Amino acid sequence: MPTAEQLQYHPGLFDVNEQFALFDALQVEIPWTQTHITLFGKTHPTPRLTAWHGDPHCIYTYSGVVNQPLPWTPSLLTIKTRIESLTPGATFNCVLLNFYRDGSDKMGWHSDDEKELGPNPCIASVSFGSTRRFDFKHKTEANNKFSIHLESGSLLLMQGDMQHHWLHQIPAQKRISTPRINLTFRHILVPE
Ligand SMILES: O=C(O)CCC(=O)C(=O)O
Ligand SMILES: [Mn+2]
Repeated sequence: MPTAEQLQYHPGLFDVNEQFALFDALQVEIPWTQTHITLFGKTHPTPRLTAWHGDPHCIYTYSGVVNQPLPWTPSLLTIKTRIESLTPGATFNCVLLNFYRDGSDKMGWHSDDEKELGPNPCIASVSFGSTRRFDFKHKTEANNKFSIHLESGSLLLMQGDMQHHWLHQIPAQKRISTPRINLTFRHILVPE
């Protein structure tokens, strides 16, 4: 299991009224986009909607695509300010947003280890809407795996060397019919 240095789950960071207000605001404020991924020469729609917001210099290259961030919105700044008050020493200059329309939307196994994030990034993940299962598996220790249920209004912090040793995913949960919004706040290092 990861240490508290690597992984912390804080349920109820946003109360129920805030959860509903922020879910609704984000649903309309954010220009949710269907992107595509190419695997083995075949193009597929990404199984969720996404958006990328942050400071103008936060260029993010993902699957060979150079992404320019959209500006901060009032709701995004509200959420960012709240989580920065809980993460002394960590500030965030961009956020990747995912909209899971229902339990068929998902995200496959990966680590948040893009080189722009530096070697030991602090990733602050905030969730609103449906509770979804978040799975972890160790990269080299077979059978070292566990899951956390990410509830609406929660914050999950992944930091230290977490991304070196663990993969994570949001699996499909076909019986879920209601949507979920997840925001992962990140700090992209600016080249000198
Ligand atoms: O939706 C989630 O909780 C996870 C999102 C995630 O892993 C990512 O954006 O890198
Ligand atoms: Mn991730």
